[in-house]
Amino acid sequence: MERTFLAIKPDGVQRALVGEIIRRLETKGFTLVGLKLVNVSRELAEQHYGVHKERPFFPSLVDFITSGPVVAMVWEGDGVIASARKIIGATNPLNAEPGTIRGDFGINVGRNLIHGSDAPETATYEIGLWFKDEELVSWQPTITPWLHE
Ligand code: IDP
Repeated sequence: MERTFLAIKPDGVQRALVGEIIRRLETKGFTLVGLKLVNVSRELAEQHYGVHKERPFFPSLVDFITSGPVVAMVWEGDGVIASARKIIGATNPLNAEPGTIRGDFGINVGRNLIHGSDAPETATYEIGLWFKDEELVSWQPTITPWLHE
């Protein structure tokens, strides 16, 4: 079963959107298999955003992601990587469609509320970076027959 890494950034936590964001993924039908509140170290932030190291916004991105608690999550389900990206919306909240998390709650690319892995390889990398194996819980929701033929 496919898994993805999602993180509610410090702005999402400060703006009391944790419940709203989790609700959107839960009611879609995806399964939460990992969840924790994290004070992100600079080392973890730099590893997580390593691909953007040379970008001008990298220092402020690292400052921001380490500025307050982050809700780190792993979600499971068929097609969850691409579907979660759609639920999240475009990187710049001003371009994100209404109905998406960023489209409904954000106005600035540096305060876009949530991270979601963009591909299977990055999902595997990010899950391994943020979670130990024993922190992930494999379980079978009883509603499964009502979500799948
Ligand atoms: P994504 O989060 O939608 O996958 P990426 O292009 O991977 O977007 O960028 C990672 C994060 O870097 C974004 O979510 C955003 O917080 C930040 N970011 C991207 N582009 C800019 C920018 O032009 N200015 C400031 N921050 C940016």
